[in-house]
Amino acid sequence: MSNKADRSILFPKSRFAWLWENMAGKRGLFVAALIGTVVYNILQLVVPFFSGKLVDLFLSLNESGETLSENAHTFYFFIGMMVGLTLFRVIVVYLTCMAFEHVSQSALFKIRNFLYDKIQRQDMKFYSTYRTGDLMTRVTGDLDAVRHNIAWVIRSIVESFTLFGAAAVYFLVMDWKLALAILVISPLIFVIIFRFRKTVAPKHALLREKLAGMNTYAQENISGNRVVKAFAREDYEIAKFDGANNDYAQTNINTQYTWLKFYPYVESIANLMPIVLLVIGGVFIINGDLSMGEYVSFSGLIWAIANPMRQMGNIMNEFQRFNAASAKVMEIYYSEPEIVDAPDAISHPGRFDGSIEFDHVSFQYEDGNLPVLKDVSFKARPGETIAIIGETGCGKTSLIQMIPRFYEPTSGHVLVDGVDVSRYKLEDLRKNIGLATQDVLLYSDTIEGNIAYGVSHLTAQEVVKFARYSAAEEFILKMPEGYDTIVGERGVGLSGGQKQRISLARALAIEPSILILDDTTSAVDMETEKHIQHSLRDLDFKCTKIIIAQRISTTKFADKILVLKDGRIIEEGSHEELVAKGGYYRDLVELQLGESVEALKGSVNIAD
Ligand code: DGT
Ligand code: MG
Repeated sequence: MSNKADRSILFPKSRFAWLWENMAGKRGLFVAALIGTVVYNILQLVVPFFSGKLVDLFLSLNESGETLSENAHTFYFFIGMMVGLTLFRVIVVYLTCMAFEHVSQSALFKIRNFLYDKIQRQDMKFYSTYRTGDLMTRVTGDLDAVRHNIAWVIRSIVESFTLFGAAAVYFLVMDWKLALAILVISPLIFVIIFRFRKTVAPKHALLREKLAGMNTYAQENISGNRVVKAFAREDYEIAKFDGANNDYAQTNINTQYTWLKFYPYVESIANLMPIVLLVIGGVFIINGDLSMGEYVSFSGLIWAIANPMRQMGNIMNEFQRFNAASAKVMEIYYSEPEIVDAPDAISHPGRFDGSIEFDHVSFQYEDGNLPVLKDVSFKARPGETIAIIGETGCGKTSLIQMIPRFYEPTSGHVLVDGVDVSRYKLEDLRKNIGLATQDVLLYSDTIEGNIAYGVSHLTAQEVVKFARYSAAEEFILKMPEGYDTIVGERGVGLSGGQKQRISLARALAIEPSILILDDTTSAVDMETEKHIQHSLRDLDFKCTKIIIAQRISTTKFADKILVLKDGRIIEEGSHEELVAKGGYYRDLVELQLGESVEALKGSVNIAD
């Protein structure tokens, strides 16, 4: 996949084609709304048109000596047309506004659902690339700018052009010389607007980044507030947020002020028009080239030329906001995870036997500069327990992430049941793997709901069974509402060890063929851990276990222990073999148990 910077320019569709695609089902309504906009703007010219006619009527009466009552029918006709068409126009305006709102909300709904789906299905790399606050900005603020574009910007563009165009045509038909004298000024506005666009576009892009930055900042601080409190850094964080907020506000003001720099020119040109009309129109009337009624019509309609020009700045401003925001939304919309089912992926709906093989696996994170795993090879037979031990940062978590194919080896192969994991359908593979991750995340749900997360049809008895396996039952029953206790975001209200046990129960509940525990018992006491070790040995389903641990008490019962150092397996064998061998593992045993190897041999036997 291309990197993040490339992605934004590789959209397969233009912005408007993309919007059109997402208006599916509402396109007819959208087109009707556009036509409605054209219609009601042309109708705006009706009142001035009939006022002009009325003035001409009065003046002609004066000259001919007729009375108004003799021409009552013409008078009532004009008035009737003015009132009737105005009412009609109001109805059309109302309906088009409703239609634009409806279409824009429907597109918003559609895109938001699509984005959420996209985000859910992304791979690990995506999540390490994008920050949560930034993603949140995309599905909220940015998406609203997209909606606003449909509901307001596009409508305003059509409105301005229709009004301007209709008035221009009307003027030209009435008196082309006077019309040209007025219209000749208008191209100047476009020059100004074009220059404005160039100045303001990068400002909107910057503004959008600042907003995302501020949101990320707020999100990280709110979810990480425990750390803030622990270090009594509230004032510091508040000041920092104030800084970000202030920076955003300043950028916002600066962006909005940009228009103010151009505004005087646009306004002067717009205001020049009535003056031109007054001067040239006056001369025309004096010379008898223009009727008073025509002058009234011109003067009553001059706003229809000037206002669209004034509006251009606003429209361009909002359009640039849409440009910046839509680029962000489309980046996610069109992003594809790299790790997907192969076109000819093998379907394996049932259980796996659970054999695992790493065949000369090397791995490096794309954004990292050093290999994390180097030529790792080992095998686990179905039902075996493999323990992985090694100092922090040596690559344990990276290694196990290759099994559910969260990441793919840079070279070498990971095989499950003798087949490269990349050949399986992802869903089939992952459904067979129970994973308790290193940092536990529980959902805002009941404890029961959290345990049953992977299997929606789990019965209450089964939930209890898995809670017992993971030594969680005792503390769960002590909670105010037992299994129905709601645990908050990130398992607030539970201790680290309690969370780990629920996460273990959750991984066991899917009765996986492969169970991966990443430091899952690091926060539980020795006694509880022993209980867990026992239950793991006596599970009522067959399952291969990969257990990452720091404690010898966890590793010593494994069929095989892998000692990892700097991404390489440096020792491999059973507890006894490795102790006998004398090396890193034995040093670790002595360090942890604080005993000589001789005494230790005894303790192993006792423990067994
Ligand atoms: P632990 O959990 O502290 O005992 O450490 P391990 O053994 O689980 O280490 P691991 O696999 O998380 O990290 C191995 C190395 O890879 C370490 O230098 C940090 C680096 N690393 C981990 N995750 C990422 C990642 O998402 N991107 C990059 N670029 N590097 C990562
Ligand atoms: Mg780790």
